[in-house]
Amino acid sequence: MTDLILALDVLTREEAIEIAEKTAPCLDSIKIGYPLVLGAGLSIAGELAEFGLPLIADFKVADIPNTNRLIAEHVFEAGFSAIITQGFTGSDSVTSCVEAAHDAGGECYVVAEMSHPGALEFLSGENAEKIAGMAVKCNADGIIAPATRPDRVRKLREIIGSKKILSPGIGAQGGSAKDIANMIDGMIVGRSIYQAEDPAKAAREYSEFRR
Ligand code: 3DU
Repeated sequence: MTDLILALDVLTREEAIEIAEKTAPCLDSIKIGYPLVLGAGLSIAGELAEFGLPLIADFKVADIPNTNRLIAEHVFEAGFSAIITQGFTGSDSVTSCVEAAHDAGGECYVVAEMSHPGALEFLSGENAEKIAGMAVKCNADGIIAPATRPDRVRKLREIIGSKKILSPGIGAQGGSAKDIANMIDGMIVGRSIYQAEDPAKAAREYSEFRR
């Protein structure tokens, strides 16, 4: 299964609800992070949860184990179903996030390699592969890997086996849904849907790549 995940990085509650209303029928889940939560408050999670879709908290948590756990507990209390954590902090920090997620009945995804060009400066190649391996050992539910680099997704898939891959970078960042959909478990699409003239139509078009 390849899900369609909307990255809802709009800045106000009103925009978020409007886009969610238009696109929800074509989505499998909604991912929100700092742009919307800092603009609309954490309570936006509860409001979006009413659309009946799983909500992913993209805070790319990157702290010591205790702080990671405290952040994760807030996230799941707010109504999220999954949390995204950075992996470069190491296995103790990642385990803390994974355990907090699982204690709450949720999921935890670990950023292995990011999709933007600057990601290649520090955290790609061998380091990304090490993070992916560590995510498996820490019992994470999956990793985040770049739709902008299908060859890297293929490599990271070899490492993580049947764990899930959620993949940002489709559309606005240049990645192609067609090229990547059959390698991953979730296509993360933001601007190409919420900035489209007709977000419902854009979501419908991306949803055709679900399988
Ligand atoms: O480029 P888009 O507008 O489709 O948004 C992509 C989303 O995925 C956005 O929320 C961004 O913060 C997130 N993301 C990446 O783009 C790349 C990563 O490696 C991890 C998360």
